[in-house]
Amino acid sequence: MFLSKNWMGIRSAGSATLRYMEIRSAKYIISSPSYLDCPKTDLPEYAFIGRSNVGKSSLINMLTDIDRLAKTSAAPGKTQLINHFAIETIDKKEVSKWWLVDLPGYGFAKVSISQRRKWESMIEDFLKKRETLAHVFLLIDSRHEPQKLDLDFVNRMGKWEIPFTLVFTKADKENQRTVQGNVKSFLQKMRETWQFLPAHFITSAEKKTGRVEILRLIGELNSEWQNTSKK
Ligand SMILES: Nc1nc2c(ncn2[C@@H]2O[C@H](COP(=O)(O)OP(=O)(O)OP(=O)(O)O)[C@@H](O)[C@H]2O)c(=O)[nH]1
Ligand SMILES: [Mg+2]
Repeated sequence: MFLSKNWMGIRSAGSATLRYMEIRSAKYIISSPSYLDCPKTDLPEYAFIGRSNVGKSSLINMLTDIDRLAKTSAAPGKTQLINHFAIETIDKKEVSKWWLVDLPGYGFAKVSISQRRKWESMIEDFLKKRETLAHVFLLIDSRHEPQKLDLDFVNRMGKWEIPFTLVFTKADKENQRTVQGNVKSFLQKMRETWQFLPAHFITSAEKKTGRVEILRLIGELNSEWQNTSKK
């Protein structure tokens, strides 16, 4: 039923083009209520989406190694706008500039239906219409068995043809067996409708698990972005 494109995947980590880049600077720039108000740019953007409280903002802090860059909270519904962070990385003396984008979560029950719809269309418009969106990281809480809300969102991403990587978060909070079991079940559920599965990472913002792997992927996607824009 769903896409079978190999751009959903990641190339082998052994590839020579994959290198690990260092963060040189990371700055909060602006919070926008609509994709139309976001910064004008031709640099690639990497957005983080997932249900409320899954750990999107924490992952941004973990990747940039700046504890309070994106605002986090133990209570769901903290991020309410589209937040842009300007990132500079350095890899073998070459500086790259790109964006991290922190989005509000979906599925937050404790707001009015109209507010929830507003957030949903803000997210959907951004994901579907933002021309500089290079890739999406779709976060899933690794402590839980597959949830309908997440599977529905994954399927919507397929329908919209938006490339993404799955990130199973909070891996430090459960034993590894449970985490592995939940990841496997989620991918198994996806197989019911997806011909090819997207790549996935398992992360912990606490322990910095998955940091190097995600930065490597972003580095590779940045190179692809540059090559495509030169054509
Ligand atoms: N132990 C642990 N806690 C985490 C991890 N990631 C996030 N948290 C905690 O989970 C809570 C929610 O994290 P946020 O990063 O604010 O989640 P969010 O997805 O941005 O949430 P909203 O903006 O409300 O949608 C916070 O209390 C974080 O400290 C993790 O990897 N391990
Ligand atoms: Mg947040």
